[in-house]
Amino acid sequence: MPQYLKLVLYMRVEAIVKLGGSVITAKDKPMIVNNRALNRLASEISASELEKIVIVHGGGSFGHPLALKYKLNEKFTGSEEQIAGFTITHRAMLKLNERVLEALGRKGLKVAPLPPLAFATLASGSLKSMFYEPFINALNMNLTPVTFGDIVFDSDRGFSIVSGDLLMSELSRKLQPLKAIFTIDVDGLYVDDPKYNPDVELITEATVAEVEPLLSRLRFKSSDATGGIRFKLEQACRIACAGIDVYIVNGLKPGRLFKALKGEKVRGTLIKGVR
Ligand code: ATP
Ligand code: IP8
Repeated sequence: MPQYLKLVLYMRVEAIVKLGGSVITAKDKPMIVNNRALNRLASEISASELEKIVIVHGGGSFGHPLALKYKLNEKFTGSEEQIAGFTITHRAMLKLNERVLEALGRKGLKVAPLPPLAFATLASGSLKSMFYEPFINALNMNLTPVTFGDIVFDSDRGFSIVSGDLLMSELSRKLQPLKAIFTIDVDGLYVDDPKYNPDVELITEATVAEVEPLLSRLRFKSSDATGGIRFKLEQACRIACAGIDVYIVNGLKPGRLFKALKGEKVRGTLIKGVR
């Protein structure tokens, strides 16, 4: 077997990054990409010159409104409408993915696009199986795997949505990157939603034990098909429990992702990996 196809990683993955749907799309305008933010994030990833990196992106206004419209996060009824919605939602995510791939490609990144529909299955919304080999092969060939929140088969429900946040935690636990970075449209994790409560305090650094009590108090929007900030924080805690530092930074603010990638001091939230 050629060296690069062996199922071990030759070099440590330096970072896994989620490009939040709240950053790369206009979340309140259906199927609109925030080109400015997306192109800048692509530049920041390229400028970081990290060689081994995995990119995950969210659904934003491409995935969530369709998943809700076609009730894809509810029980599979077998209706024509739900089946049509499955295809429509996946294709919308492929369209967003294409825009992400174009932006990364323009900045010189060599990418391997990996749609979850073809490598993951769920059971009652939880991960059942995931085929990691393409990620390892891509990384060993110096390609950047790019995956995304998607609609996938679920052995109990027919279909379920796999969130990019769940992929972040599953891939982190398997690939053991040095750090995991979530970009969102606010400065990090707050004790309450800063959009509703502008005086609220940013949590700059915390342990899993310190952020866990927050989970039940976090608000999330009904326009979100995958559990919003609460689910993200649960996945961030799972990653930190695997010993990996987790950063949550504002992807709409120039330079924040770059600094987090380079290990420079940055405004945001650090959840320290449990060692
Ligand atoms: P997507 O799921 O489309 O990829 P995303 O990963 O970019 O989206 P969201 O799931 O939309 O991010 O979560 C970010 C949002 O969570 C912010 O817009 C913010 O208003 C909201 N939010 C709610 N509570 C909090 C909190 N306590 N701290 C930070 N953000 C919060
Ligand atoms: O935005 C959701 O992924 P997320 C994907 O990462 C769909 O939660 C299809 C809604």
